[in-house]
Amino acid sequence: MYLKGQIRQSLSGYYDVVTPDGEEVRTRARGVFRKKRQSPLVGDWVDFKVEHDEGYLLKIYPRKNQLIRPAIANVDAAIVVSACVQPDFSSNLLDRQLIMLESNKIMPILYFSKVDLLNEDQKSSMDKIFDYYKKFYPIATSIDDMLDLLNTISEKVIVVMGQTGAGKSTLLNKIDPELNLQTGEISKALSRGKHTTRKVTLISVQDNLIADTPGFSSFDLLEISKEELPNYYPDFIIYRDKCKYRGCLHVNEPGCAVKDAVASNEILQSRYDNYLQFHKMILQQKPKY
Ligand SMILES: Nc1nc2c(ncn2[C@@H]2O[C@H](COP(=O)(O)OP(=O)(O)O)[C@@H](O)[C@H]2O)c(=O)[nH]1
Ligand SMILES: [Mg+2]
Ligand SMILES: [Zn+2]
Repeated sequence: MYLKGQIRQSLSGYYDVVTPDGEEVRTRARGVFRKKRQSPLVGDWVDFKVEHDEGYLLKIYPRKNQLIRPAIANVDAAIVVSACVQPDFSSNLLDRQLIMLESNKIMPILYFSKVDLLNEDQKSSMDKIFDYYKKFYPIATSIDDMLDLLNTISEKVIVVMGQTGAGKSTLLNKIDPELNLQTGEISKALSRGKHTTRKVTLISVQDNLIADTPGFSSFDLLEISKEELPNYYPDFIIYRDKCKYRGCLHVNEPGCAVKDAVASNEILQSRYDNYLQFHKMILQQKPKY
């Protein structure tokens, strides 16, 4: 008899699959996957069978998307952790991550850490950033807000991402204290020169599944065309119907409603500057053959 389930954990060749009834079965992948060059990932929906108390994977269902670090398939949402300071907030890095997520059909959830370290001037300039992104994405500026936000989301596979020092492990520890992840300097010292392939687990948090391994995936420009790029900007999309030209890339075209919106401060200047930079990077990359 075949059963269907989702891989929730992988470690050294074993895949722990959970069925919709909540039954957990340890399975292995048979040679057929190696021949097909398919490798099961945490997050995969699979068919499996149990024979003589051993579980075997039979089939991997097509994936909606897949991340490399952490190696997870069918990711629905990502918590993008950005520090306000230490390291300084980078709108460029944030926008890159948002594009990578948008292009993979992953819902971004923004979490800003270290608001507590801001002086008043810094706080008021970050508030402008928060207010802008809030119009397009769910955001939290404290761990409590983040936990409330997670309460409003259900049945999603969620990953946590952001640069080193952003506060990913600190956030995950608050979400699930049992994780007990190393944070700060200690984690830096431990990870130096170490390339262990750690197990990846999806942990149940309220009604969602969160990857216990934070990641950082910078966006791969090779995957995105200059025509697609503006589609990943929800703040540009609301103006594009008013651009003079259909398919306007909002760069040099006359009568561009996006550029008008930048000029009138309706679109954040940094969003547009970063967009132009990404657009140029795409133009400069070597053609694919
Ligand atoms: N003051 C303050 N420190 C934080 C906050 N979030 C994280 N940190 C500190 O920032 C450092 C890096 O955090 P960590 O969670 O290890 O970052 P990771 O590299 O993204 O996993 C640690 O020393 C944390 O204690 C925060 O909201 N406020
Ligand atoms: Mg960490
Ligand atoms: Zn335009």
